[in-house]
Amino acid sequence: MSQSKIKRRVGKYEIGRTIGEGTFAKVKFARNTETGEPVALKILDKEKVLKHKMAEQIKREIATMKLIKHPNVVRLYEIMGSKTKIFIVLEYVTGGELFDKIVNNGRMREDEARRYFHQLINVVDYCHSRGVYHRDLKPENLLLDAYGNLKVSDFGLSALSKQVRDDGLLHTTCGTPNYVAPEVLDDGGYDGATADLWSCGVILFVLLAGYLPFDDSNLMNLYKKISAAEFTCPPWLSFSAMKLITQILDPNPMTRITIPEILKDEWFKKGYKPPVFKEKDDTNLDNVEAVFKDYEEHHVTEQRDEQPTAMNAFELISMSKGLNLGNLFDAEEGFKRETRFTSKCPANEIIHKIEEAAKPLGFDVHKKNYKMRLQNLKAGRKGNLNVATEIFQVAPSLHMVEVRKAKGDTLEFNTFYKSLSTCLEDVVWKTEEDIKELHV
Ligand code: ISQ
Repeated sequence: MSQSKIKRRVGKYEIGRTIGEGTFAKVKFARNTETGEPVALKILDKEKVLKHKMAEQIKREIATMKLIKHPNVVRLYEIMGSKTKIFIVLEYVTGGELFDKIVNNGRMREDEARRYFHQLINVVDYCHSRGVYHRDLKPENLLLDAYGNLKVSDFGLSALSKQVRDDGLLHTTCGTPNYVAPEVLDDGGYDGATADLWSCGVILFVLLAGYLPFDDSNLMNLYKKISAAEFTCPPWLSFSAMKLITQILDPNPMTRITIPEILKDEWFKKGYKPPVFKEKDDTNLDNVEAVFKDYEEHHVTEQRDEQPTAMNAFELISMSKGLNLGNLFDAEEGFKRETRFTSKCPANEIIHKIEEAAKPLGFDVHKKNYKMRLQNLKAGRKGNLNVATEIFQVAPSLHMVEVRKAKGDTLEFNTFYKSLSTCLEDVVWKTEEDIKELHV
């Protein structure tokens, strides 16, 4: 529980809750204790990185990131190393994921989608002009800042999107490759620039249609659909939007539309203003090489202060849109990777109830303090579904429970938390308004 949790520090950063998880990295909220500035801290396990012979690639990619200073890219501020870990300090953005807008409100109007697409193409153009390719543009990497502007994360850090499969081998794509270009699936070598553009085309389609252009529960069929660029535009798309999407989703990378051609496209040009910005130089990336080495003099100190931390009002509000229980109970809810609810029950009772609900659903339950890890024993569409839960104390008799997908398929996570929410009905605290809403 956050109230009694031991505070962890790395160098000048005070570490908070987990905000993301991947094969090689965990992302934590952190705060610079000198400036008070919030950051996102990507934590890599050195042993894992070395075991998969990725140190060189990650070093190269971090060095490339030095070149990227664009208002629509999540900034990389600093990199630090301890004996066992590598810490990548990133800009923290507060607006959530772009695709949560689709999940919550459905497809976008063309003007709104175009504004995001302008920003996406600006970023991709800027990075490509510096020889940096994303290679894994997908919804999870499209974040929004407090002003609703796009922030692309992991540009240049494609090594981190690699996956270790059950065979212990490293693979570039894993699970459903809905955003991946056909030539990347072919595995015969490809050009990073045209492959990134394909992903931008899939993203634009999802913004305008509200669903994926290529989807199939059978992976082989999905590959076939992508390779043949077999998709149908919804009837509400304007002719000019359809024309642009078709030119981007060209299965032949040699004839696929290029960025200079997109900049001249009729649909794209509407309201487009070429970007103007100054490249700020506030990164400290001189020691990329040193953090990987085992020289103690370069290591940052990892420290656990035995002082309790309470969740303050700011943290609470930033985590939760008004503590809205709708998160968990909305029948229309789409593809959330994370949700929260509040409860007036004691923490131990909440943990017991979650355990009781998860076990019959085929989950192995691991508990540590007030955190839980639920591991589905059966493999799903994207490997075994792993769910992390954490209980925070808001007030002596009020807890907030975070339920987050740590691994696996988002749709399977949604199905799971709907079952969980049914079992937890008498644990979740409902306001009078919630009760009224439930009965409408
Ligand atoms: C920055 N801000 C919020 C969340 C993030 C997740 C991953 C990488 C960077 C992030």
